[in-house]
This record gives sequence, structure tokens and C-alpha cells, in this order.
Amino acid sequence: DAPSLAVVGVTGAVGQEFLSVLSDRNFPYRSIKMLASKRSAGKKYTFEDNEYVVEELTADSFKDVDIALFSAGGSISKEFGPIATNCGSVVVDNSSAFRMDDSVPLVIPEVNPDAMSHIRIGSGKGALIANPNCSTIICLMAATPLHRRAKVLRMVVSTYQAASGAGAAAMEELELQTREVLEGKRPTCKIFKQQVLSVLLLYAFNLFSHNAPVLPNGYNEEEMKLVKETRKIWNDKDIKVTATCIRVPVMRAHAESVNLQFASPLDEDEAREILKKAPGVVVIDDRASNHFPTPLEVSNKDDVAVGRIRRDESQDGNYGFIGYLCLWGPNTQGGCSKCCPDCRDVAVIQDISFCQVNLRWKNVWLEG
Ligand code: 2RA
Repeated sequence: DAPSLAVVGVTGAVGQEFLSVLSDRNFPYRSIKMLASKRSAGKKYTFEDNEYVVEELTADSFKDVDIALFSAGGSISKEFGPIATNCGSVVVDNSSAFRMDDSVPLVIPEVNPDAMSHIRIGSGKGALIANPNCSTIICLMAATPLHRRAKVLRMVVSTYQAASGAGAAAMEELELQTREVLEGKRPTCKIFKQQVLSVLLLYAFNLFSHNAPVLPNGYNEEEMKLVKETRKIWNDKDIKVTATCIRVPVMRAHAESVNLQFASPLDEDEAREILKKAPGVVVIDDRASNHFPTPLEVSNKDDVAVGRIRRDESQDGNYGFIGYLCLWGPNTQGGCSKCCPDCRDVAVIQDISFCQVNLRWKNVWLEG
């Protein structure tokens, strides 16, 4: 029997993208529940020629639900995730609520599907699967095949994250502000309040340190997610990772820069070949015409684009390697791009962004 689904947070950008990817990939389901807050209950959606009425999310929402896709914020996941698993649902959670919980697999389907191999959909035994953060998935989609060949010792990541990562409202504000600035009007600043201390710190035509809170160690939460989640997904507490996350005025495409130091030599051509064979990765690396994947070029496509692969000349010996890898992906919220958190059995769509420097992140768990 095809599974019964529930989409928690269906009215949000990612919730909407869940639906479009379920449809794009002909994900099999026998029923689908659209769940959201009381405020959104009653909204109607037509999905695959059927009309659905959004139901209020309650403790009774998960009876007979095989797969519950959550993207309604960490507090909703914390409250209703366990309720859903107790009802026998397999919960795929897009929030950060359970990512660092040792008992919850943190999964990128193309990278570590084994982490959830013990989970059986429809078995009546509920389970939680956490979806990594976009910037983590972006980085690991292409770094992992290289890591498996030449063990990454250290990773230096810089991200340039799009409006989409902050959701639909941020995308709307970027567009609105851009228009207002061009029309000489006073720009509307509602989303990134902490960055916009004056007109000079606008989002339009500007960039700023990622809007996540800064921690006592000077890193922001977005940067530390990359560090901690990489260690969990690679099951390597010693891997050296440092990150700098920046918000840039791009609608739907995160960008990252990754410098990988390997334990053993890996030459550029071999790296390129490995990436060409990596699941969900396509190499676009045309130096002659200076053509490398761009956000606009790769949006709404379903494969990973990678480019600017080259050796790090600054490294001693043979071990330097810089990956300039691009991502494309179904535009969803924003969130690192198509890497949607994804496990071939289950659909989860996360922020999809395009990463200037990293991997494209194909985060769609939908088979099909
Ligand atoms: C962001 N990756 O871009 C984070 C959350 N989606 O803001």
C-alpha cells in the first residue's frame, strides 16, 4: 500500500515545496493531510486535481499517518514530532529540533542513508529522522564522495546565503526593498531587523553576517550547525570544520566556499571524476568560457551542479584542494538547495539554495 502522508506547516514556503516535489516525483501516497496552525485551518489547496482543506494541527492529527513531513519550526516539531511517532508515523523533520539528538538520525540520502536503514515506513513503529541544515547539506553532498576517497582532515566553509533561507517573507522584502531603493523611496525593513540598523545596512544591494544569533565563541548558530552536523553525519568528532555564514541579496540560492584539506593526495582530475559519478551531482566546470553554475541557471532543476574544481595552490605538499561547487535545486524555502534533506524513501524538502561555492545540495528524499 502507498503510504499515507501528512504535511505539517503546509502553508509555509517549504510546506508548499513539499507538495510540489511530491507531485514532481510522483511520490506514491494513498492519502495526504495538510496541517497548519489554527490560523490557517480552513484554507483550501488544490493538489494533483484534488481539493484539500487545511486542518488545524492537533495531537489527533497523526492517526493512520505513515509519513509526517514537518517544516513548521522547531517548537512545533518538539511538541508534535513525538506525538506523531507515538502514533506510528515516521517523522521527517526539517527543523533543527532533533538534529543533534543522538537517538535521531541526521540524514542526507545521498550521503548517509544507512543512518536510517532501521526505520520502516508503515510498520506502525514510529521514528524521527532529522533533516540537516541547508548549509551543511550543501557542503557534504560533494565533499563526502571526496572524503571517502581521501579523508578530509579540515574544511573551511564560507557561505553566501540567499533570502530564501529566511523564508518567503525575506524573499518578498528583498524584492520590495530593491524596488524602493531604485525608486528612491524609504525602504521597508521588517525582516532582518538586527542587521538593518540604518538605511546603510539594507538587505537590497548589500550583504551582512548571517542573521542567526552570535554565540559566545564568536560564531553564529548557522556556522556552528555546519560544524556540529558535519561531525554527526560523517561520524567523525575530530574533523576540523570552520565556517563563516553571510546573507547575500540573492533570491533563491545560497553560496558557499569550501577549502578541503585531505589526509592523502587527491588530484584535481580525480576529484572531478569522483564528483561526476557522485549521486545527484553534475559537474559544470568550463574554464575556457568561464562558465560555472549560477543560481538563476540551476534553479528548479533536480541535479547537483559543481564547478571551479581546483587545487589549493597555497597548501604544502599535494593535499590542498578547493572545491568551488555549485548547487541547483528545486526552489524551496530557501535552504540550501535541493539537497533537500532527503532520503530516497521519504520526501523532505529543505531550504534550497544554490551555493556559489559548494555543493549543490540535493535534498529531496522522494523516490520517483
Ligand atoms: C538560512 N539555512 O538560510 C538557514 C535556514 N534555512 O537562513
